[in-house]
Amino acid sequence: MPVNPRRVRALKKESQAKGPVVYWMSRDQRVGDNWALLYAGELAKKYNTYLAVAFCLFPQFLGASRRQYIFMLRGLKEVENNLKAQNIPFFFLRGDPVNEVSRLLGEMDAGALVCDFSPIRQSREWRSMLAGKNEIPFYEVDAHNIIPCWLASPKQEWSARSFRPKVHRHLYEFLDEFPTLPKKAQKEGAQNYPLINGVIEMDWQEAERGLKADAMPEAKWIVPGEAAAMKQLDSFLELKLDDYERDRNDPNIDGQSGLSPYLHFGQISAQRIALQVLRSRKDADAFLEELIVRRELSDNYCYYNQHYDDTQGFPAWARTSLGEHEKDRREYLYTISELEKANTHDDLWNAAQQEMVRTGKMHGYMRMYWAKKILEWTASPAAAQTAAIYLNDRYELDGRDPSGYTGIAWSLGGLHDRAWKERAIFGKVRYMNFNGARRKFDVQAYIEKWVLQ
Ligand code: FAD
Ligand code: FO1
Repeated sequence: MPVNPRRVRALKKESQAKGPVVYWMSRDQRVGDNWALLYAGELAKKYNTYLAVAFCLFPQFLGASRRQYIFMLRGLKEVENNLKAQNIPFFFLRGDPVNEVSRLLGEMDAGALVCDFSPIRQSREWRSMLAGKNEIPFYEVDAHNIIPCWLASPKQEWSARSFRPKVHRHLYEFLDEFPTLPKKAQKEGAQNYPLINGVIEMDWQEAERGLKADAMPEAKWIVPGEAAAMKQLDSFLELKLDDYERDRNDPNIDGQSGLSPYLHFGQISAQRIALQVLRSRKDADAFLEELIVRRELSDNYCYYNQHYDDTQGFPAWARTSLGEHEKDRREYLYTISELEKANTHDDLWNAAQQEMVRTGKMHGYMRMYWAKKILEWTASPAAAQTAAIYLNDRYELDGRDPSGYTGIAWSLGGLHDRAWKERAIFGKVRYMNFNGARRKFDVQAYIEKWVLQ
């Protein structure tokens, strides 16, 4: 079956030129189950040319540290191998993607360019500049969402409740099985194709040594890459999916899937996860709600609201209510540096911060508590949002992601939520406290694990 053309949109309409089709891989860093790669392969077959893949390493990206770059590079090494096995040349570029990808297209005399989709501001700017700079057809394929973001809804959705029926309506069309990559799209002898500037063997160790990102210990508990992601999925299906609904909110139990780092770097497809989940269990509503509705709602928010990372993005009722409480007295006020060092009076919060700093993945339940306390302990909602985004993007493996900006706006600014009983500082934004957490799980055990050890 060909790729559903509704997953694709033209960023530049030109008639197809003669040269190869290049897929600029960015958000979806995998060879399997990748709609953008499949579409590029289809184009190459149609125009009787070959397919090549390019990745451009940005010197920095939204505060990412060495921890995330290492995770990404090790996944890309597997991408290179998997492409090689299919005779698809892989170009590893470094620097500004607009210049570097354009240069490659020129050097190769490329016939068309394909990219994946991201609602993040920088990614959109690069795509639009690339379209302006190159006179070849340029297509964008949403390889991250099951339902292409621009089709799932034509506007910003106000809640999961308003978005859910739209998702369900589209799933019938888009939750389909992946085809295989067309054979003809592959270049004979591509193993010997120069990566760039005549280099044939990519030196991944050199790439790691050359990273400019801030130092930060690697996340040793998680193995990067497509194969490890599939293994993690299999183990989740076998051992945890049945009890997901019960266990996911207990930070002392490893009851979540652990898939978010892989999803963030596109090392696994959400569509593959959904297909496997549905194959393994009839009723997996709680998990599919998070994986599909909540995750794709985050892309919807960032795509349609340019203020996704500032307080203007909060709904009007929350902005007004938070504004009325901005001058409320704060019992505790912490600087970003004190927060970063987990140096607060609240050991539960310190434990969550430590979990994130040490592992690069804070438990999902604690993320809400963590962000809401930052609102309580900083001078204003804007200061809280700045601190939360800085910490989330710097430490989390899955940070710098629409789900992060959305989760933070949900916690601090009532996004996708309703008004609650009014109280100090929070106004009508939903409140969370230590006693609430204590009713849900063994708070002391969590503190002992992350603070007292
Ligand atoms: P599971 O519970 O196994 O869920 C499976 C998948 O569903 C996740 O990988 C994720 O893709 C999706 N999902 C689950 N919960 C949510 C949610 N609330 N919103 C959107 N998608 C969801 N998620 C990120 O991917 N990156 C972030 O930077 C991020 N920051 C957050 C910050 C705050 C303040 C909050 C409240 C939430 C944040 N989340 C973020 C959402 C959620 O907490 C994580 O996706 C989840 O904890 C990841 O662990 P998991 O893959 O084991 O989750
Ligand atoms: N994508 C790239 O194409 N090149 C990069 O160098 C790069 C670095 C990077 C670092 C951290 C991170 O979290 C993501 C990174 N991405 C990179 C992926 C990508 O651009 C983003 O995941 C999406 O745009 C977010 O939606």
